Amino acid sequence: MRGAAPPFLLVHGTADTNVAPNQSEKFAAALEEASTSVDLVLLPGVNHSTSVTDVRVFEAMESFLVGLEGTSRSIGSGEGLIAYNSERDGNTDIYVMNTDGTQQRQLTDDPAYDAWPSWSPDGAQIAFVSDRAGNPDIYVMDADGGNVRQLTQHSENDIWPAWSPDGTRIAFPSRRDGNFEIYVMEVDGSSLERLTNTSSAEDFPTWSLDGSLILFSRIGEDQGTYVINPDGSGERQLLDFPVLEPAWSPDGLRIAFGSDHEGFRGIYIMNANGENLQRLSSTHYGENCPDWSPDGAQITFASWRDGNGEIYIMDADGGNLQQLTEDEFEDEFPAWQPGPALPNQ
Ligand SMILES: [Ca+2]
Ligand SMILES: [Ca+2]
Ligand SMILES: [Ca+2]
Repeated sequence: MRGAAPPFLLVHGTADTNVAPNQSEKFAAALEEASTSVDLVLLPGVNHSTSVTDVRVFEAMESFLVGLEGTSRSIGSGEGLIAYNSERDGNTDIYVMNTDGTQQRQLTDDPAYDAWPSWSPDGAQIAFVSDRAGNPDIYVMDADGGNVRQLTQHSENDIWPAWSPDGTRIAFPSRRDGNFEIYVMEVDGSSLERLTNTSSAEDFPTWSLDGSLILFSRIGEDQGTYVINPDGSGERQLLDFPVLEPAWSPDGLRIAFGSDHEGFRGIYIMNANGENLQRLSSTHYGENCPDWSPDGAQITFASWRDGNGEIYIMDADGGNLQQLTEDEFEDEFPAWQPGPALPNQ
C-alpha cells in the first residue's frame, strides 16, 4: 500500500511474465475481501505487443473488480484529450477534443498558421508552431489555450517542438544555421544548444522515455533515422530511411512513425532499437503523425482515406479503428495528452 493511493495491478503482456486469469481472480478476490480498491495498468512487455491473451486477463480482472469500493482505472478507455490542428475556421488553428471525438474546441484563434501541438509530459501545456510573428517559431500555451508565450524568435524556421520527458527542455529542428539541424532549449527558451551539424536536413526529434536519447530523421546525405544523446554525442543510425513524425511509446519500448518508404504514406511501429518494423496502415490513401495513448495501447493518427485529413484512433496492433473528426477541412497532427505516470517511472 502506498499511503492513500490505491495499489496498481500490473498486467504484463509477455509470454514469460503472463498472469493467468485464475491468479488474477485470486488476487482480485483477496483485495475484495480486504475492501481495497485497485488501479489496473495494462503494460505491454519488452518485445511483445498486447495479445488477445492479455486482453482476456485484463477483462477477467476488470470483471472481478466491478463492485469493489473505490475506483478502478482502465487506462486507454478514453481518458485525456487529443490536440490537433484544423483548417475549419478558415486558417490553421489548434483544437482539442475528447478521445471519443466529442467536445471539439478551438484553442488558438489567430489568422496565422498555428499547428503541430506537442503536450508537456504533465499534460498541462502545449508547445506549438506559429508564424504569427512573420515566420515559424515555437510557442507554448496552457492546455486551455491561455498564457501564450513565444519561445523562439528567429527569422529562419523553428518547427516540430518535442518536450523532454522531465518537462525541462524542448527539442526542435531549426534552419537558423543554413539548413535544418536539431536544437535543444530550456522550456523558457534559454540555453539553446545545437546537436547536429551537417549539410543534410535533420527533422522530427522525439525523446526516449528516460530522456537519454533523441530520435530524429536525416534527409539528404547519409539519409536515415538516427538517435543521438541530448548533448550531441553518441549519434548512431537505426534505419536507412528517414521516418516522419515519430513518437516514442510511453513505456519507451517502441516508436510509431509515418513513412513513405513503401511508396505511400503509412503508419508503422518498430522496437526502440530499430528492429521488428511493422506497418499498421491498411490503406494507401495516406496516413501520418501517429501518437500514443498514455498506456501505449492505442495510437491516434491522421488519415486521408475519406478525401481530406481526419483524426482517427486505433489499437496499437492496427485494429479497432475509430474516426474522431468528420468535416471537409484538413484535420491533422494529432497529439494525445499524457496521462498519469506509470508506476516505477
Ligand atoms: Ca491560425
Ligand atoms: Ca543539417
Ligand atoms: Ca477533415
